[in-house]
Amino acid sequence: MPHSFQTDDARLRPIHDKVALGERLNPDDALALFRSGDILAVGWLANFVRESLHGDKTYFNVNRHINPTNVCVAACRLCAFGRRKDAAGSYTMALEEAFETAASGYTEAVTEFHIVGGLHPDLPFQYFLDLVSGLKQRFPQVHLKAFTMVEVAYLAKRAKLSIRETLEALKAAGVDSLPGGGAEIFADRVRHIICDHKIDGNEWLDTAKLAHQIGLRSNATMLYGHVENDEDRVDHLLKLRAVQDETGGFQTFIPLAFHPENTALQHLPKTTGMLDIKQIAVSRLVLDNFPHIKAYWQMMTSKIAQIALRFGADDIDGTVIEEKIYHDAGATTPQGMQRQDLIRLIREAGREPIERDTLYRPVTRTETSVTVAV
Ligand code: V47
Repeated sequence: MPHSFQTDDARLRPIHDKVALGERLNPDDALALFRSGDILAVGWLANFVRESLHGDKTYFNVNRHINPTNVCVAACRLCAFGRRKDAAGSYTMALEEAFETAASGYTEAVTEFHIVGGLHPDLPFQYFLDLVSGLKQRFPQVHLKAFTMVEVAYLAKRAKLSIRETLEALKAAGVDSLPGGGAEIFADRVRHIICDHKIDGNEWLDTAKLAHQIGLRSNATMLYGHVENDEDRVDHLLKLRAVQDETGGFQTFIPLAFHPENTALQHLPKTTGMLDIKQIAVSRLVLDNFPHIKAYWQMMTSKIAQIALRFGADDIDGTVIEEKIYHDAGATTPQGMQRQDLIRLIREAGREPIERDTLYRPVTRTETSVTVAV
């Protein structure tokens, strides 16, 4: 480890020594990191781990979001996207409409569709199976990262299937992996306030385990910057780390900053840059068994995401195209970005851009073709 680590925060010294030796951090270490004002020292440690794992490599992909419906029975206080079925602004795509959306508005060949939506009380399970198989048939080269643990659990309940059967049916229809959404904060006290009617934290974790067991990789998220405290965030990270020890099925951790606008919690202030950056750094240090930490530019703004690439993050997400969940909650970032813009952000951070597919295999492009190294 280079000797340039400096801090006046005595609590960070033993953490530095553990990081240098590759030792696992404990809950008190994680709390000390969250409570330290020395963001440069915390960032130095996170960057050390990030560079040990990935050097300068910084991953991005060319993806498109598809949100088939915003109709949702959950009415989470954190959310500005979901609507009751008969409310103004509610929508549900017919299958053909979803296929057209998948194909539309973009010239660069996408390698991933990120598909998530509301918990619709009437759409049959078959709609989702047909959506997935129809997309696979039309876009066989595109990876389908579809349905959060929360959606999977709801589909299982409605179809009267077990979670495993539901996951197996989705996989057979063409789902390739699962996104990380819906995790929010696992602590019951917080979940009761921000997303009372969602599955609880243990159900989210159990669904992730089952997905991993049947060979589907997934991501994991954490929604921060609302009514949670430092202990809740540490608890969330440690629960994810424990599942990852068991299954190894998580690819990327994505901390998501709460956007209060148009939600039932809009009286809360937005997160600050300090917390956004610290959250990335602490995640990198605590989640020692997660290969990747993503600075989701749509959520952090491309400016903070770029800085995060030197504070522990090795991934900046993708071109996204048509983000809805954050924009309904007041995000002012563009709804998508060109591949070249992402490359520029990464290069200007002094990092090496690597286009990846969803499973982190390098993607090579020529004028006429897109190849994924296997
Ligand atoms: O689960 C909803 C969050 C998530 C708000 O897996 C909000 O690669 C902030 O999970 N303010 C969906 N956050 C997004 C998500 C995601 C994004 C990018 C990449 C991946 C991945 C996953 O957005 C929800 C919820 O936690 N969310 N409303 C809000 N007002």
